[in-house]
Amino acid sequence: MWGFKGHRTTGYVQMNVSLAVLLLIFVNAVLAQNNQSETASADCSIDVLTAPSGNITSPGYPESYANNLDCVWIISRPSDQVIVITFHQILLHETPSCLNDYLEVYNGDEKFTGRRFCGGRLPPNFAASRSNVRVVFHSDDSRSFKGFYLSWTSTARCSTNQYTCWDGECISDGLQCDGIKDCSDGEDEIECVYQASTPGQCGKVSVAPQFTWDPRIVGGNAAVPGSYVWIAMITKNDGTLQCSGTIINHNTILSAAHCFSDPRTAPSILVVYVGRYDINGSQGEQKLEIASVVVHEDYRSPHKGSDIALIFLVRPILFQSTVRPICLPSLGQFELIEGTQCIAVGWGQLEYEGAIPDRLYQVRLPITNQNFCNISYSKEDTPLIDSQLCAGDLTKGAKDSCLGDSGGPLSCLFGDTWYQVGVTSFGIECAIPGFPGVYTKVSSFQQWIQDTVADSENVYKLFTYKLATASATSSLSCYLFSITSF
Ligand SMILES: [Ca+2]
Ligand SMILES: [Ca+2]
Repeated sequence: MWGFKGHRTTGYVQMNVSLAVLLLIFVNAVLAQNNQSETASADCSIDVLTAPSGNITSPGYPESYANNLDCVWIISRPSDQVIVITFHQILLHETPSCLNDYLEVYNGDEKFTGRRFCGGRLPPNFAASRSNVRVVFHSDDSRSFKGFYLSWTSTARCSTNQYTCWDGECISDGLQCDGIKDCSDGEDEIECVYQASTPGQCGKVSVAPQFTWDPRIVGGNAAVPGSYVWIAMITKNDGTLQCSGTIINHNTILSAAHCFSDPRTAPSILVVYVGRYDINGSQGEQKLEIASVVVHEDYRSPHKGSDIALIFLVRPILFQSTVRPICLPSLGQFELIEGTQCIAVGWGQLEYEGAIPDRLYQVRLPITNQNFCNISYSKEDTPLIDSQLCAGDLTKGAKDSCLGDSGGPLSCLFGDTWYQVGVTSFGIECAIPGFPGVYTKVSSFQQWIQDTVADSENVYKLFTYKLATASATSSLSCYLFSITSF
């Protein structure tokens, strides 16, 4: 037990923090110099933790915490180190705005996510941009629960002439965007410009995607405008978000079948926007009327597969630098290697039952082990099939997988070209450990897409709308990013 214990404090502890910190950091730096791992004190006092890694729990964890606690822990590391926080459990009295019992985490002076945590939903893991992280726990005078458990590790920060890979590895700046994968997941080639030689060339971007360093470990953050040129927003006539889709040619949008399985959302009340970034509209966007929607004939419900649909537009899309198609892979063209970092984008919820962002958001998602994912979903009586794939963090949860819209793309960079490998289909809530998001595997439907697009001339004439007849019911509690409810 290496945590230095300050005086017992209640009520006024936060006012005294900054003065106490300086002294405590110094004392602890001496105490913990050779210490590899550290466990925060079990009672409730100011603890300054300086070891490279360790755990913090609510007092008495895993037994219930006491009433009337005000605890502060400060993780302090040298400025050349990055503190990485992982949340393992949180079970606090849940009240609106977390007024009664709560956990707050500060990255330097900035409150992480801007809000308090309570209830049972895990906060997202994160890497701190500051050299100290403050953890604040408060309980009121009634009702206590199990509490919380988090851990931290620290890794070396990259120097100024280096590029930081998403796993914290440092490579030379010159190796970014040189056409060769140098980071283990290849992400040094992701934040790069790939110029199109013709306006309609697929999979090219004139504006590089950018992931600021801090949320890289967490995932989602606002996309740079114009860095996902193939994204399409599907809205109802009244402007409300229905689903996302992707431009695959001059008059076709690829999306998910379940976006169109509710008879109340007939194509006649839907509109497609391309070139949009702000959820309420962007300058230069194109508004496109829908001629027809073809839902895959085998579609019954998302977890049974074939959750794929094509939208044919009345007028062709005008391709420009910010509006272009994405490439589609054919079966067997690319091997989806476990751990490969791919990207999902959308205007969907930032967390399960959470708020919808005002702009297009992006999230990095590693391709997950298909067998492991299948075992997880089989336990829920929804075994996966070959034409589905999983992406997201398998073990840590609270990470990444609640972002985007149904029907939106999971896209991966192969060489110098972006391909859409998945269509966002479903998941269990969002970011639940062991349950990555499930995507319709685009390559399995290459022939169907080709044939349906070839038939589109006839489809145009008929203005037909095929509706999957079976009602979609399932035990799953949340269709990832689904705006329509089943
Ligand atoms: Ca309480
Ligand atoms: Ca490289």
